[in-house]
Amino acid sequence: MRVKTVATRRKFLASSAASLTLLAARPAAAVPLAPRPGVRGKALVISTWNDGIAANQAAWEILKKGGPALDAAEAGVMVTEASQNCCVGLGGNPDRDGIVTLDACIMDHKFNCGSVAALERIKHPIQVARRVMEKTPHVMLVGEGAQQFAVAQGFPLEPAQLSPDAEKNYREWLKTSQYKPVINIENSGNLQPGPVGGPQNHDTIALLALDATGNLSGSCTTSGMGFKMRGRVGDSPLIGSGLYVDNEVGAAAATGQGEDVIRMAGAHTVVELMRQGLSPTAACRAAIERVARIKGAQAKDIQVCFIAVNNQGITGAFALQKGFSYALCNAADQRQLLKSEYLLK
Ligand code: SD4
Repeated sequence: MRVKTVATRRKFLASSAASLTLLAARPAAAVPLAPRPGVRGKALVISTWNDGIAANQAAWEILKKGGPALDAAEAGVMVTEASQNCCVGLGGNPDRDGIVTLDACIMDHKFNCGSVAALERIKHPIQVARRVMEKTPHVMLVGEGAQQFAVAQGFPLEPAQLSPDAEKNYREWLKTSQYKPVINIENSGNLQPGPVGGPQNHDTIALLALDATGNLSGSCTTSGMGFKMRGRVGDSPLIGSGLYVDNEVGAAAATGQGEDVIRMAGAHTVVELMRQGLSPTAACRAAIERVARIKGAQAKDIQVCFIAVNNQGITGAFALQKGFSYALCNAADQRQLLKSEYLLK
């Protein structure tokens, strides 16, 4: 009897492994894509905060040659991940135990998506997120499992050490050990984008790309809120919260206090509002008004910001508080840094 059970179980495992392989090899969804001749040739990139300018440049290098939005979304945010930054990549601020943990996700025009959370010692979490999307039957891997997958995919394990900036910030934070996120910390120090690798680069980045064929993709990557609890995951790696792409409608992404983006499924909400006919800016505004309604009197203590682009190539943004900047890049001008409108005056 027992022998039979083990044999049956083996058979089940073998067949489920086979079906996993099958699943992994199959595209996520066969979605009919509406042809949109109106946006053909209108490639653009929109991304969060001041460092979006440098990220957009890398994305534009791909888009201007007619390359795919997905490649642009990945390459753009890799610039930010490689820079010295409070809020993105291994140079970012650690959690309250002094460990840097990274969150990232990526999504293409066919509802394919991949994500990693609480990933340690890997320089480019966005690349790992893309591998999750392309090489596994899953959408999201976290913690040790995500790291194990990354190493198996050939990503080097970086040293477990803080950048000099993060080390300094952490020592300072340990004096009080109080979790009090600073609104718009991404802007601290310098309103101009610094050189890649320079000490003034501050940005948590979400990026949306529209390619010359009219397809949309997006990416989002962060070290999360500095001095967070160990194991805390924010909105950035969550498809539907930090990022959402529906090629038939548009794409949206979020930055700011992740918990308050998650509780109203931020990026997905913005996309659904665009589906109902709102412009990208109006959709971002309506989503921010929802955050404000949910938070009530506490809304003044947090920052939440959205960027969006619709399937006609119209872009928009809106924030809860003053101080949110976003970068826009298109054929006419590749270095636009815009100040977002905001709700709480
Ligand atoms: C988080 N949304 O982990 C991120 C933080 C962020 O700009 O966007 N900072 O909650």
